[in-house]
Amino acid sequence: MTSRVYIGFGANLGDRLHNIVTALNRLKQCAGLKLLSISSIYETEPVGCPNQADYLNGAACFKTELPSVQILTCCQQVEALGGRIREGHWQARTIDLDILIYDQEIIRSENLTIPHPLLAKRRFVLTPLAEMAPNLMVPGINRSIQELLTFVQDDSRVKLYLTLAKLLDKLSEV
Ligand code: A4P
Ligand code: MG
Repeated sequence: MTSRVYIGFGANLGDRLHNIVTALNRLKQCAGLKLLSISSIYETEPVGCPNQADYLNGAACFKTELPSVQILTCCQQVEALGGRIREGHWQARTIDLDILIYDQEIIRSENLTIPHPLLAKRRFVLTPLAEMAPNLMVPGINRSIQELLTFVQDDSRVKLYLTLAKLLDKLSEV
């Protein structure tokens, strides 16, 4: 069965844009993941970790036949190749890849929670998702991405950093 998975990405260490472009190119090369769409890149204020540098955030949608655990493995391999060091929860990072939504599935296992548990509370996640799929319903919450963004209480700064057209140019450069 073919599924659609939305993966959120973030970086706030090193050359943030380079880290993201490299990670997206690596995800594109993962067997079983086909890139369908992508958001612009946003510069965002750190949420929950005030003394860190600003993040770059965005999201991408892939067509896949892989189960969610295998997608998590792909994401973790790409994070490791991108120099991600796990020093602790919510530490600054070269690249973070989170599975946001996988079809209309609700998964709660030890290693995986889908939809991502904080998705509905984070402007830096909802903004790029709304650019790609405003009408997508979030399973378990039964609200669309656009509705969640309209009513989200998080008022942290989220500012366009790189347009989709410029990001696509950078992706095809490699
Ligand atoms: N895990 C469970 N569910 C998932 C999922 N849906 N996708 C598990 C990916 N991983 C999932 O993740 C810890 C464990 O979560 C993994 O081993 C996996 O089995 P991690 O990436 O090592 O740790 P983390 O990223 O520090 O924790 P977490 O909970 O993913 O934090 P978040 O949600 O990534 O938040 N502010 C701004 N502006 N932008 C940001 O990107 N990010 C964070 C970190 C805080 N503030 C931010 C941002
Ligand atoms: Mg993470």
